[in-house]
This record gives sequence, C-alpha cells and structure tokens, in this order.
Amino acid sequence: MPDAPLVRLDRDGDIGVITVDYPPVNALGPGVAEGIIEALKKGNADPAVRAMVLIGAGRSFIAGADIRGFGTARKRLPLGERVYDILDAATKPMVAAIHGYALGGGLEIAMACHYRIAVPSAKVGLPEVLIGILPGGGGTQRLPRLVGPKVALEMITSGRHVPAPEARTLGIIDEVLPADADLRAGAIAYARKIAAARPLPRVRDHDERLAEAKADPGIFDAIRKSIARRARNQKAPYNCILAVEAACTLPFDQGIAREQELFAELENSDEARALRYAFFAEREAAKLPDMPVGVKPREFANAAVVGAGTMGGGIAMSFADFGYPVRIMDASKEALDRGMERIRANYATSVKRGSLAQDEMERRLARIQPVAGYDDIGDADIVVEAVFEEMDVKKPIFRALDKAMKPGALMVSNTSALDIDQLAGETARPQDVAGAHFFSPANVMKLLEVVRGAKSSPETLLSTMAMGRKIGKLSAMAGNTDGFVANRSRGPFNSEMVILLEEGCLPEQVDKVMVDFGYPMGPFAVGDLAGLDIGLASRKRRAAQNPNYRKLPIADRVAELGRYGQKTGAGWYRYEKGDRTPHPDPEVARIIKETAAELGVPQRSFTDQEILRRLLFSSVNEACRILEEGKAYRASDIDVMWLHGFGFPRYRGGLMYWADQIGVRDVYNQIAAWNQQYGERWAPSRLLRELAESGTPLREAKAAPMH
Ligand code: 3H9
Repeated sequence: MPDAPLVRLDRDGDIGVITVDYPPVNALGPGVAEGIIEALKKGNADPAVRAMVLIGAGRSFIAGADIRGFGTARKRLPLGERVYDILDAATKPMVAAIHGYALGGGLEIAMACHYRIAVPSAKVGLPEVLIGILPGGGGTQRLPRLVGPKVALEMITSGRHVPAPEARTLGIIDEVLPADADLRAGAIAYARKIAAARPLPRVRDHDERLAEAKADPGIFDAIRKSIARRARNQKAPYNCILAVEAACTLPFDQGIAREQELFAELENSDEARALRYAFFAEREAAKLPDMPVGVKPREFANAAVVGAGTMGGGIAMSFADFGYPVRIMDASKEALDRGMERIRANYATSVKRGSLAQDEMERRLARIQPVAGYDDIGDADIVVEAVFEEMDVKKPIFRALDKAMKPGALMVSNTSALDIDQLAGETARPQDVAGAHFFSPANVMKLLEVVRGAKSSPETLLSTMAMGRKIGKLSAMAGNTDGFVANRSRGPFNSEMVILLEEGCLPEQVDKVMVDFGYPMGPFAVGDLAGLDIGLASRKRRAAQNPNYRKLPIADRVAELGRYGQKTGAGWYRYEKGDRTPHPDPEVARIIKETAAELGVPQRSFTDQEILRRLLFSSVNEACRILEEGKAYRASDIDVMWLHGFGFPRYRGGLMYWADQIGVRDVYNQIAAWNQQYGERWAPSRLLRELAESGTPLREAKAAPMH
C-alpha cells in the first residue's frame, strides 16, 4: 500500500483545503514543506478555488521544523522558493487555521498566510531560541511587523507559547473561534467571507509597527541588558535580537537574507547541539523500555498530600496549579494552619511579582482543602506522603494509608533517600507503592524522580510518571538506591567542593567558577540557602554507619558554630540583615586555614578548569556506577535530572553530555590520575573504564537492566 500523502488538497465548494498530516505534531519533516508548496500551486491554478485554508490533521497545526534534521545535511530550498515565498506570491487568499500548536516554522508559515484564525485552546510561538537557533523562516521579520518590535523581541528571546486569545489581542491572530466551533468549518466560512478581498494583506508589506523602533532605538540594548543573566554564555538570544533589529532597519528581503546569515551561525553551534540533545533527552526520559505492552497508567482526578511542611505544601500547590483538587493533611492542627498560611503566602508573592493573577490565585487556593485525618483522604486517587525524612516517622504513615486508602489508590512517598521497599513493606499492597521525589521548591522545580520499588507494579510506575507530567513535571525513573539517581550522582560533587577548601580554595572562588559555567548560583551559596544543618545531620548519620566515610571537617566546623546559612545570617558567607546577598567572610577563611593546617594538607592554587572538573568528574564517575548497577535506564536520564533538579546549564546538555564534549578517554585518564593522587574515592568505575577503552561516548553507555 502506498504511504498516505503528508499533505493533501481537497475542495469544499469554492474553498481549497490543504491538510498537513504528519503525526504526531505535523513537524516540517522531509517532504512536508514541499507538499504544501505543491498543494498551494495546484490550488492557485484551479479556477474553481477562490480562497484556501491551511490546516493540520491530528492534534496540532504545525509544531515547527523537524528538529532531528538540524545539524545534518538536510535538504534546503533556496530563498525565493521556500514555502513562505510561495505564500507571499499566492494570488488567492490563504487562511491558516490553527489548533494545538503553531510553533517555529509552523507559526512562520501561518504568518506568511494572509489571515490566521484559531480555536481558543491553540498556542503560538517562536521557541527556536530554546534549541539554540533563531526563527529562520522569516519569523524575525514578520512577527515585528505584526506585533511591533518590542513584543516580538520578548516573544522571540523567551520562546514562550502565547495562548490564542492573547495572540489575538497582540495582533498575531485575526479571529478566535468560539470554544465549541469546528475549526475546519469555521475556517472555510472565514475563507469564503474574505475570498474577494484585495489587495491581499501580506504581513511583509506592513511596516507601520516597525516605527516603534525608530521612535525608541534603545529597545534593542534594553533587551540585551534584560536578558544578560539568563543568556549568559549563549549566542542565540543575541542573534535573535540582531535579526529583529535587521527587520527594523532593512527592507524585507534584505532582512530575510540577514536572518539567514544569523541562523547559519547558530545551527551547528555547541549550544544548539546541546539544546537539541536536551530536547530529545527529556522526551526519551518519559519512555520506560521494560514495561509489558498494553499496561496503561491509571487515570486520576484528585490527590491528597500527607504532611503540610514546605515540601508537602509545594506538592499540593503543584496539583492545584494544574487544576487538580487536592486535600492536605497533617497530624497537628498548628502545622496544617501554618502550611496553608505558607501556601497562601507563596501564591501572594507570585501575585505581587505579577506572574499570577489574583483571581487565579483564589481558584488555585480553592482547590487545596486542609483536612484533619486519614478518614478525609481515603477516597483520593493518589496520595503523596511528604512528612519528615525519617524512616520511623514515615513507616506508621504507610501503615495508616494502607488502612485508609481505597483499593487501587496510588501511594507514593516523597522521600529523597530512604528505602522505598521498607515503606512498601509496611503495607499489604506494595505493588501500589513507589517513590515520587520532588525537588525543592516543589511547585517550581520541574524534576520528578520516580523511584521504582522491588514490588512496584508496572501500572504504578507508569501512573506515577504520568502523574508528574500532568502536573507539569519532567518525570524520570530511578532505581531504589541510596540517594536514588539524582542525589546519589550529585553526592561526590558535594563532598569534593568542601575537599577543595582543604586544599586551598575559598567558597567564593568555587562559586564563581560554577556561576561562570552557567549555574544560576554557586554550590556554597545554594548550601546557605537550603540550610547547612541538614548536611551536618546527614554526615553524622553516614559517618556512624560507615567507618570509611570521608569526613568533611571544614563543613562540620562551619555548621557546628551555628552558621546554618541565610536563616542564621551566616554560613559559608555572611549576610546583612534582610538581605540575601552573600558576602565572603574572613571568619570562614580562617576556619578553612586552621582546619587545613590541622589536617596537614598542603595549600595550593587552582585553575578554574581544575575546580570545575574536580566537581563534575566526580559525579560523572558516580553516574557511571549508577548505570552499571542498573539503577537508571540511560545516561540521558541523568542529564535530565541534572538539568531540572540542580540547575545545570541547559545549553551544556547535562552532566554526561558535557563530559562527552571533553571526551570519555580524557575524563577517564583524569579520574585515573586523581585515583593515584587521592586514593579510593576517585577509583574509576568499571563502566567508565570500558567506555574509555572502546571510545564509546558516555551518552551511549548501555546500562544494566533496571532493578
Ligand atoms: C523551527 O521551526 C525552525 C524554523 O524557524 C525554520 C528554520 C528554517 N521536530 O513533546 P511531545 C516529537 S525549529 C521533531 O512529547 P507534547 C517529539 O520528539 C522548531 N520532532 O508532545 C516526540 O517524539 P517521540 C520549533 C518533534 O504534546 C513527539 O513529537 N519548534 C518536534 O508534550 C511528541 O512530542 C519547536 O521547538 C519537532 N519540531 O508537546 C517545538 N516537535 O514521541 C518543539 C515534537 O518520538 N516541540 N516532536 O518522543 C514541542 O515543544 C512539543 O513537542 C509540543 C508538543 C509543544 C509541540
């Protein structure tokens, strides 16, 4: 049977309808743009056709160029022959009919049509910057003509998805249909209405909005300044701005040529390759390769959270933010009241900042119901346990949940390190139990680490993964190992950063290296934010359990002085009252010097590169152990965890992708050398050695079967 055509043209009376049908999201894969061009030419030549509609089959209009094609020897049509040019030359009105997403090349095609209509749930945007490139299909030239350069700059440098009603207000979309309207029928009716309109309204001809830039030429420098922090180390955001600047200063065709030049500088850049990798790594993480076929996640309509502390509150907010009613309970009435107060205060801060509307805050709050006991949550579809991180505190809760929850309820624990099997063992239904490790603050951080217990059923695991996605998280699977995957792989980094101090580094020096690398904050400043008392307690516990535990006396001394971080006004740094700015503290320098002298560690200076590699290579080595033990499916899952759990700079791909750019052999050789110098803690993992021997990139490492 011949393949179904990617693009088809049919006719509804005097209206031609071009349908793009390339599942799942109508990306502009090989042959799609060509198919649209062919259909356009046919429609233009057919005297029975007075106007045409361009529409997507399935769940979206067009999600953009095929990202898999970038960086390959993909076929490119020359300027003047691209679909946008053919649309510009169309002699009959073209109506883009948008549902789902019109992103990147999809919106660029829509903007090259004469009219755009959409259903209210549709979203449009130019997200190219998020994959390290710029809109290369005329988007940087047409969008400013539609919405003015200021809004265009904001949309193109952020890549945000704009809902159809807002797009209508901005002038991107001409009409939003009623929610219950049939898009195809609505678009055909619209096309019939404007079929005789002449001259055809081409976006390229509308220069009026560009005057804004002439009136205020400072807008380009202003946006460069405003993005400087988040665009650090990247080129794409700046090329986006240059391209919009070209739209405002050059005639349309020259602007398009400039857009092409700026696009070409980006397509194969390191940042674009890393960002493309991250895009696909995130989607890969959703796939659990060893689940029996046919198992489906359970649907859920509501949730309950046990524990109204900071984590429990953040988790409840995550459900409420995505429209789910959620009940929150705590053993003590005071804790529950405090928890609800904290939730309210968090939302109020967002309202104050302007990122949340007051009425939306009220809607979200109304979804969160504080309740007193287990009897009030028994019929919830999902319960997330988020109480104090102690086995003895959590165990009785699982026993109580086992009694209270309806059959089939998903029972997950937000533990960050405890053995999920022990918790499951407290219940008569270990198959329904899994870990759901949120990162702090739980309503903000995107990572959900789903922890697989020995008895968690495939349905439970798929349901927990799906639950994460439904509340806006990126779910990734981890085996049940101490610290699970994210924190376990991060552990050596946390030790190494303090060991560096013993050898002569200062916290501010390490932090500067990591911020220059791309982290939003340095690790010592993050420690001060989280509180140094937590680390002290966990080091004491570990030292008691393991006689070979590598102690961190400097960290212990700082915390033992009551320097717990921001909350006590001093930690690795000192803080002025009411101010979160970290100031280097001579007292800390003194503690470091004294302790190093007592330990007899010689002091020396470090290059930035050595600091960076000491921290990250230690984690690469541990990540390899995790893979070799079958506690993660793939290296790219670990990368996703670092991107979304720890703020690793996305344009560097992730821990393992970054290490691959250095080269697996060099990474191994350095680790082996440090093993000689420092001993056991740097012993290279077997998997790393094998990868180095065979020259296989870390991201292609074969993990042992997950268990
Ligand atoms: C561009 O347009 C450049 C232009 O300026 C022209 C230059 C000349 N390509 O995310 P999902 C796959 S750059 C290839 O799970 P959702 C995705 O990998 C592009 N594949 O669904 C997944 O595959 P699999 C600008 C793509 O509903 C499947 O589709 N556009 C593409 O959660 C489902 O995806 C963008 O950057 C693509 N463009 O979210 C938009 N898009 O099932 C990128 C998706 O094998 N896409 N796939 O894992 C997205 O943001 C989301 O996919 C979208 C749907 C919001 C559309």
